[in-house]
Amino acid sequence: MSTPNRSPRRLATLAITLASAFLAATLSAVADPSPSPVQADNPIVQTIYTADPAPLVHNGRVYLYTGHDEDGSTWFTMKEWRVWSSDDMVNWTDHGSPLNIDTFSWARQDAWAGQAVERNGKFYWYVPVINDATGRNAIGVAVADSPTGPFRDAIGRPLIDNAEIDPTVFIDTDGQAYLYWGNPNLWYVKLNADMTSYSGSPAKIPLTTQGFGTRPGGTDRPTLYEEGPWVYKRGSLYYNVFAAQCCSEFIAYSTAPGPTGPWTYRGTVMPAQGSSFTNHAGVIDFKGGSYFFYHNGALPGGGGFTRSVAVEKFTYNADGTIPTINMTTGGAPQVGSLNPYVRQEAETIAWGTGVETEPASGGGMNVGWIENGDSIKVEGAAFGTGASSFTARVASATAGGTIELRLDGPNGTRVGTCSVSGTGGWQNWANVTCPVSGATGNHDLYLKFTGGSGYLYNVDWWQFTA
Ligand code: FUB
Repeated sequence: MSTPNRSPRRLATLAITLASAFLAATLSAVADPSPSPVQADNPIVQTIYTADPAPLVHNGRVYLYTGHDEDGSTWFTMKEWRVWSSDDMVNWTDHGSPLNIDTFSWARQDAWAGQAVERNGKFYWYVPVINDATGRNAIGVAVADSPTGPFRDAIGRPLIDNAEIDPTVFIDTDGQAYLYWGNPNLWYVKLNADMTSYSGSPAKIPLTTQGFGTRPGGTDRPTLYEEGPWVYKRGSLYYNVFAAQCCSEFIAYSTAPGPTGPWTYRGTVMPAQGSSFTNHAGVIDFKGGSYFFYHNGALPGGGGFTRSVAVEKFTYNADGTIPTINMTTGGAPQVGSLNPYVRQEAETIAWGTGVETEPASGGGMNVGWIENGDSIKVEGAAFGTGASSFTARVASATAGGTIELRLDGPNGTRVGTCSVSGTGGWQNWANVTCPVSGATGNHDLYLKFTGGSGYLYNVDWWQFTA
């Protein structure tokens, strides 16, 4: 989100301020008609550009693994992967970057599309990178004890080294794990139970037009299959949702009676939309709903190399086919509500305006680069019979400012005002508490940040008292 001669921090403020108008303009043709721009929850992340979503459901939360398109990119310039999580599909917590190119000593560049999976309490993240020794695409596997990392290189070398990209991992109901990947081919291999080695040799899934559709004018590539497979099973049916045709890509899918086929082409999931010539799918079920993750170029400055991850809720047709899903600004509805009476990380955000995040000295992340007029929307806070006070963990190397607590909009009813003083450093943390009145029932909560000029303060977490 930066351009020459402007501070990225300041430009982020401008960019996000423009987001609502931009989103409304670019996606109006396909947008859910109900949400006003200020209610927009897509794209999921407003603080950086994100791409190549890979959602994972674990212990009642969705963990969302993404790539990170660098500001101002003119190529797939990607150095790290990022993790986000949510238990309600609208308020997303930023877990920073627990995996980057340097995690793999043998890798050079291109932190592209991967996927993480859990097995026996460990989390395995399969990612494509350039092998420094060969200059070719390879696939590495990282492992962690937690879905948010930190991740380490599991084997110290490429797991797969055949110049192709975009791994997806799937563990069948019989316990057999499969790794699929490829562009221009579609490969698979059976992973061993350790998830870091495999049996047999990688095999090609035949790319037939019966299995993967017919590419108009396709000569080198007769089928629609391009890249980005996402393989999963629903009931007894296996699905492969993939990026089709190039370019622009759309999302298509095939089904099969078994994990390796034979595949039958089933048609379009998401048409080519949204200002990015690539798209990349991730599909999950969560708390009784089905969700489709994808990316587009919907943030200001967004495009084919500055993408953003978004999500839509959908319902399978009775015969198991997937309906056509369009990009919206509204995103998925909230599942449940947010409890404002437990500690909430400041980087748990439904929609942020002007702010960014960074690693906090005490662990986790904090919100920073806060300037006068910036705000954070936290959706669907359940205040119940009423809040009496608000506490926030703050730090400021300047004179601080004010946190205004507002309901249902950045200029909505003010239910509290907290003063923040200088603490002597951006990571010198202190608590501030202020009285709250009039916060009852369910509301979108806006933390509106006001004060003088320049950066005001950082926020690590906040919590209301009932
Ligand atoms: O993000 C880099 C590449 O773009 C991914 O590996 C592909 O799936 C496409 O989204």
